[in-house]
Amino acid sequence: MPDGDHSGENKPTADDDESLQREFVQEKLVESKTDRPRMRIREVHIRLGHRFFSVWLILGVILGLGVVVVVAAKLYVNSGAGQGFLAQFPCIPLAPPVPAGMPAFVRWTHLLSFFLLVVIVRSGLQILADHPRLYMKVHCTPGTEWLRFRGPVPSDRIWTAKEDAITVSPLVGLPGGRHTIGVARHWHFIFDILFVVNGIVYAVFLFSTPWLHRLVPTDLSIVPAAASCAVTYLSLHLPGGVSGFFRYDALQQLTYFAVIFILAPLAILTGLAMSPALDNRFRWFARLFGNRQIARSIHFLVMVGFVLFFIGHMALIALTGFTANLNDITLGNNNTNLDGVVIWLVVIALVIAFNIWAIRFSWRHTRVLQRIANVFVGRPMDLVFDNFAPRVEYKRDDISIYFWPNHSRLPDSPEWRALRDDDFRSYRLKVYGLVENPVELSLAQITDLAKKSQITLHHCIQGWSGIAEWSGLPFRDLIDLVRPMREAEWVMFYSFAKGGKGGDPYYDSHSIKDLLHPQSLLAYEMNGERLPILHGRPLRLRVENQLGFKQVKWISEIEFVHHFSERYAGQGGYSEDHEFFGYRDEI
Ligand SMILES: Nc1nc2c(c(=O)[nH]1)N[C@H]1C(S)=C(S)[C@@H](COP(=O)(O)O)O[C@H]1N2
Ligand SMILES: [Mo]
Repeated sequence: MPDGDHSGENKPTADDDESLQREFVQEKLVESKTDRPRMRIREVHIRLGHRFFSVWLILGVILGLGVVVVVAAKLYVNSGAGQGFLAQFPCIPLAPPVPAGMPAFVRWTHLLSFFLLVVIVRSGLQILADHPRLYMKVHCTPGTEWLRFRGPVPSDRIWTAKEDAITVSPLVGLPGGRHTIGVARHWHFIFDILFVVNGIVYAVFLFSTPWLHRLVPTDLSIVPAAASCAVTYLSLHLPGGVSGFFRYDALQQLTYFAVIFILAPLAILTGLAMSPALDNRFRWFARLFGNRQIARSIHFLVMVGFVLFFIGHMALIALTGFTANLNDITLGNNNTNLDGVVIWLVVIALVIAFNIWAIRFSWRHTRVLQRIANVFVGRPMDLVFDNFAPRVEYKRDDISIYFWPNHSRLPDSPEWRALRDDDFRSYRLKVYGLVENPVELSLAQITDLAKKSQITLHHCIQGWSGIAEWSGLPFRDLIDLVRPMREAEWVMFYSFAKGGKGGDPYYDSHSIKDLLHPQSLLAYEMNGERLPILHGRPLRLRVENQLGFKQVKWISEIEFVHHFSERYAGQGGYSEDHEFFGYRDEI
């Protein structure tokens, strides 16, 4: 461990956790709520061609078009052609009869998915705020984003992705307040898993009951029938002769079907497509949606789809018999008493109470939340890590012209400055710990060992990505040189740079298994040139199944240990200890 560190000597135990937690939460509070701009609708801009337009303008145009469509629909339904069409194709689907009323499995999974989606959407918005730009190209060059939630990237100074993060109000984001992607991801992933389980339970019931026929279209005639419903709704009328208690109308059926069987699976798949463990391992997965940024954009649009569906759904429920509809979805009957309304209000109150509790829990018991996520999300991730699995490589033409820099601190110690001024001639990489042959290597000695180059995709936890060529020493050659002892299973990487406002250096850990992969490099070149200072000179890591925060820059020392929990607060790295990032951060 580097000199000057004291937290490692008093290695915390589980008992100290309470005090540690308080200490770290306090440290996080140092980044005050005023440090960063907040996500505001008036800052949202959409790019069309070379220009960015305010989202208010775009919404105004959409509203104008909406009025035109309604007028057109009204003219059409009053015309002879329109009357004929509506008579020929009633808004009712041709479907075998199914029992009336909502069965219990629909009522329960429906309410649960509402609860789960509220948490997923809120934590998702908090994650989005950490890189508030959406792109179509994998390179994320500033100015090429199609949607942004804050102004342009400043071009007169170095602007890191960390500086670009904004905050969201606790009314919108979970936990809200400050930028805290680690905490938001824990909520997001734990609830994603619950959402998937809920979806599987629902699907199993659906496919084993006649309810299937009420939802899954089996006859193409549903298309003109749904068009007939659409024209009716757009002319601001309700189609007659249908009641959701007995059967859905054709448009309703198609919409529910699309939300459940298109929107929800798309949300899951586009979420997975942002993971380096998956899309640097399987080339086909990386290409499923084109690239990571398209997947991220679709993931966002799916969220917008869910929110718009929710608004339309609630509006139609209110318009087509509020009390009967709510009795149907909560109790399975179509009485018009207030029982359903009361249950519905109680559910909403519980969801709000849960979210208030979750915000408090996030700040008071962050370590506990991190532990829960590690057990339910991080540990299963070990199963997807295969150290000898291929990692996708790209072509020279794919290299990004812009690569976001990311860190909160550049190295600025006198030691570092002396090395830089002497062009790293006196730099010695110290490799020690549980090894039979500890070494101190100069840069010349390192470059004299084996050298490997690779063109790979970098995945930052905040959302951006970039492709670069990295050249350096394959880590397994260093492993051969230092000969780890049998107990050694993890390797700590310490940086010359501090991690944040506190005194600790930036550090992170990797398993020897991951480091044995031929693409795990100690890189000293980027895109064929000497590694720029901004990107980690003299040495930085590349471990291609992992997120960006694991790629320590400005490496000063490397220590072989039995387990990462023996160092600092024991979570594996600076971001894990201080920002509560998860084990294998759920990638
Ligand atoms: N020493 C140090 N290394 C670091 C960081 C840091 O803050 N300090 N940030 C990490 C993060 S979050 C990312 S995404 C990558 C970014 O690498 P780049 O600046 O070369 O793009 O560096 C990683 N390595
Ligand atoms: Mo990152």
